[in-house]
Amino acid sequence: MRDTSTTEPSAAQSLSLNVAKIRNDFPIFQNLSVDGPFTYLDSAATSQTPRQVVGAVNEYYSEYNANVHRAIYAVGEKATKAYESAREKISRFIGADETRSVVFTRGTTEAINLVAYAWGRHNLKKGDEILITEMEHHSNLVPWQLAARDTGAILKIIPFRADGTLEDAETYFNENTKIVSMIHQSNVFGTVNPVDKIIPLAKSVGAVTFIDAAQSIPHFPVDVSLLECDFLAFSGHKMLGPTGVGVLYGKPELLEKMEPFLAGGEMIQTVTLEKSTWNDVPWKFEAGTPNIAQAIGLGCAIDYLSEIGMDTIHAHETAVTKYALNKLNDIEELTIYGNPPERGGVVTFNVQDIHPHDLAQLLDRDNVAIRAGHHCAQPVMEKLDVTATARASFYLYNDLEDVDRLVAAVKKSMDFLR
Ligand code: C6P
Repeated sequence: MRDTSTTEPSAAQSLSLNVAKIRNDFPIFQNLSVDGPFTYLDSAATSQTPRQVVGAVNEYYSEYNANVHRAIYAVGEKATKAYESAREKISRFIGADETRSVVFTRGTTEAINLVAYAWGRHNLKKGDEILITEMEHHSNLVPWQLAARDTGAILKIIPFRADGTLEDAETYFNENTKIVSMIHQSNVFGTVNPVDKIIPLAKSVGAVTFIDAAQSIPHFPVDVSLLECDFLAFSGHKMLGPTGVGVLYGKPELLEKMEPFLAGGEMIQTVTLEKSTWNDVPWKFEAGTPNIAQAIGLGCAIDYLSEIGMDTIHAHETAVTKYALNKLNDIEELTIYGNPPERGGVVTFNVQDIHPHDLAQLLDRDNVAIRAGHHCAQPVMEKLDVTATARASFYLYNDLEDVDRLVAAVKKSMDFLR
């Protein structure tokens, strides 16, 4: 599975972003360490946070901290306005036709569970088929395993090939397929899956479509109106926003028909001791006090990303990733997993005879942060016949020097352990 197809970009000038300027916006990169610059290569797990987002969260807590949709006083109204304005920004960012399509959740995981319960438990029955892929994150596998167990539906899997691309999806659809829920960009291989081809296949058999966009929305333009997906989910903390906030996009007509997921304050219209009626969407799915500061912070992160431009960010990451693949491929004892033609800034690898956890710990001594483990994708590890891998992932604040530091630290670790 060694990748040999990449070509080396000429040099740093091939990068479309001014990384030094961008890094100035990130307080974490200003904390100078005796071990040299902080080489953060784990943005697929969680991205770093620019001071603008920290400032927006801080401003909410310092200047207008109040609950939303309840208060009849100035700061409460300001909080409600800021929270709902974040929803509007998100709606525009993903190309949604209507703002009410945007439901705030705690993250991608909660968004998928919401649909697996509120749609899945009421629409699936024995013999129906739920279609996912073999490269799903556990968040888009386990909720559907539970939905299948509870309803008698069958979980069907589109396998992936050795290069990290999906096998031809066409043969997996039939009249029993009721939902296809799939990862847009793999958090292991970086593969960008052809959701634009798969969604029409699903529609041709009347199946509902769900896109796990946790690894795609932060890195390139995604437009739900062009894709015509029914549901889509992503997390704020992977796109420069705070932790604890994410989004479920849903077509309003589907959200309206769905039963609530969590029940309590704000998601109701009327309540008697005997029964209740529900609020309009999206609030029907936002029970209790929401993650107000986090939602406002996510709105600010979207402003930041939009100002730079998602196409520019994507071009930058593509150049950094090509450079990284080239450099890592030069190391004889290193295996890169997958070689998808359409990919994002995620490179997964192992070094012969070195456990990825040991490698990650040694890299940390050189201030290089990568992820090591199963990446919440144990079935992927099983198919690759490994228990764990190392993974480097890139974002707008990474440059070619980060890659050079990664490669130098890997080589140093190899020397140290041999
Ligand atoms: N992947 C990674 O290091 P949450 O935790 O809900 O914000 O996101 C879950 C999730 C869902 N789908 C995909 C494709 C993901 O990559 C993730 C999170 C992180 O790969 C943490 S395990």
